[in-house]
Amino acid sequence: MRLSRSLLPTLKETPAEAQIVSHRLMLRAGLVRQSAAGIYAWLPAGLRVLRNIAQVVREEQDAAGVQEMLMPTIQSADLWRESGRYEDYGREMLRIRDRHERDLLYGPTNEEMITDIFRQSVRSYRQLPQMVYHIQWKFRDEVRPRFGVMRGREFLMKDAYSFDLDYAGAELSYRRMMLSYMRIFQRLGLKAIPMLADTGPIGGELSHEFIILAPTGESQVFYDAAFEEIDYAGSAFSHQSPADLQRFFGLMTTQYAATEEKHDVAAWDKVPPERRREGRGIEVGHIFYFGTKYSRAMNFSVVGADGQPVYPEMGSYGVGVSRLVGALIEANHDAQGICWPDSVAPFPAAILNLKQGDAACDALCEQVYAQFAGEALYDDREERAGVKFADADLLGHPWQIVVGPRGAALGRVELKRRVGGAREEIDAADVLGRIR
Ligand code: 5CA
Repeated sequence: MRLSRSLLPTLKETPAEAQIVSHRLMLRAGLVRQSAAGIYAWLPAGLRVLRNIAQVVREEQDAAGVQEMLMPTIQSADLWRESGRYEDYGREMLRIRDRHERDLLYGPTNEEMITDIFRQSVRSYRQLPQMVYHIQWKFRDEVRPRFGVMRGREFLMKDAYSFDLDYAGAELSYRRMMLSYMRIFQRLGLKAIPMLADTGPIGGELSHEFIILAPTGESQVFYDAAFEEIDYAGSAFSHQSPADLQRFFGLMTTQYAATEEKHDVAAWDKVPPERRREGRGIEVGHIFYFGTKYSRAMNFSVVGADGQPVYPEMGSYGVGVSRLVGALIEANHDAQGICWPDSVAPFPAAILNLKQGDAACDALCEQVYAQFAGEALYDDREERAGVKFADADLLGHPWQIVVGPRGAALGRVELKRRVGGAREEIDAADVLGRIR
C-alpha cells in the first residue's frame, strides 16, 4: 500500500474519549473510527489485523477438525422462544420487526440457530459427533460499551458448537477445543490462561474463560506461571488422542488459576511465591459445556444405535476476534505506539523514503516495494523524516526499511526492528530474504 493514497488517518493528539491505551492507539494509528456508541468502522490497516487474527483462529479450528460455516446475523425470534431465551436474554438483545410484523433479532450468539440447523439435517447417531464454527458479527446492547473494541456493542466473534452422543464424547470435544484455544493464543503471542468460570446466560455445568493479564483488565486474576512454560503448539498433545487430551486437560485444571470470584487463598498460598502471577485480566475466549439444554428444549434428537431417540450433548466455544485486536495492543505497545507481533501485523514492514522526489531514493524504494508485491506499507508522502519515523513507530510494523540519499547511492538501506530497535545496514536486494 502506498501511504500517500491510503485511508490511514493517524492522529498526533490523544483522543479525549479514549480511556485505555489500546483504544487510544487504535484511534491514533487509524485502525478504527467509531460510528455510534460501541460500533466501529474498520479502516484498511485495522481490517488487516482483524483478518490476520481470524486467519490464525481459522487454521487452528480447521486443524482440530471443526468445520467452517457462516450463519446470518439476523435471526428469527421464534427460535429463541423455543429455547426460552427470547424473554430471558433481556435488554442486551437488539429486537427488530420486519415489514410483515415478524419479530427478528440481531444475534448475540447462535446456540438456537445451530441447533435448528442440526435438527433439520442430522437424524442418525452415525452422523455424530460433529463440530462447526463461524466467524460472524454479533450485537449485544451492552449497558456500558467502553474501551473501544474491547467491550463493543457490535463485535466479531468466532463461535463454535459441538454435538456428541454422550457425556464422554462431549468431554472430548470440550478438551479438544481447549487445546485448540491454547494453540491459537500461543500463535498470537499471548499468555492466555484457562480459568473455571460461571456460565451466565449461555447456561450449563462446565465453563472456562481464557484470560490474559493487562493492567486495564476488568477483573483480578491469579495463576501459576507453570501455564506459561508449556508448549501447546508443539507435538506434545494431539487433538486426535483421547489420552493426550486427558493429560492436557489434567495439566490445565490442576495448576492454580482463578478469577477473583473463585479465588481460594489457601490453595494460592501453596503456589511457590516465584511462580505466582497476579493482576488484572481480559477475557479473550470462553467455552461452555451445557449437555442437552438446547437439544431438549428445541426437541432435537437423533436415532441411537438401539433405535431409541438420543438428545445430543452440546457445547459452545467463543473467541472475541475483534476484542483480541485491543487485547493484543494492551499486551504489545510502548511509549511510541503499537508493537505488533509478526503473526498479526497489518504489514510486515514499512518502507520509509526519507527524501521523496530524490531520484535515487525513489528508485530504490520502488525496488524494495516490488519485492513485497504490495504487501508492505510504502511511506511515499512528502513529509519530514521525523513524521515518517513517528508514524511507523505508532503503527507498529515489525520492521522498518529506511531509505536515505547516502545509502541509496550505494543501493543500501537501513533495516530496523520495531521491538528492541536493533538496526543494520544491508543491500536493498536482500531485504525480503533478511525479514523472512
Ligand atoms: N455462545 C458462547 C460461546 S460461542 C458465547 O457467546 N460466549 S461469550 O458470551 O463468553 O462470548 C465469547 C467471547 O466474545 C468472549 O470471551 C469475549 O472475548 C467476546 N465478547 C463478548 N462480549 C463482547 C463485547 N461486548 N465486545 C467485544 N467482545 C466481546
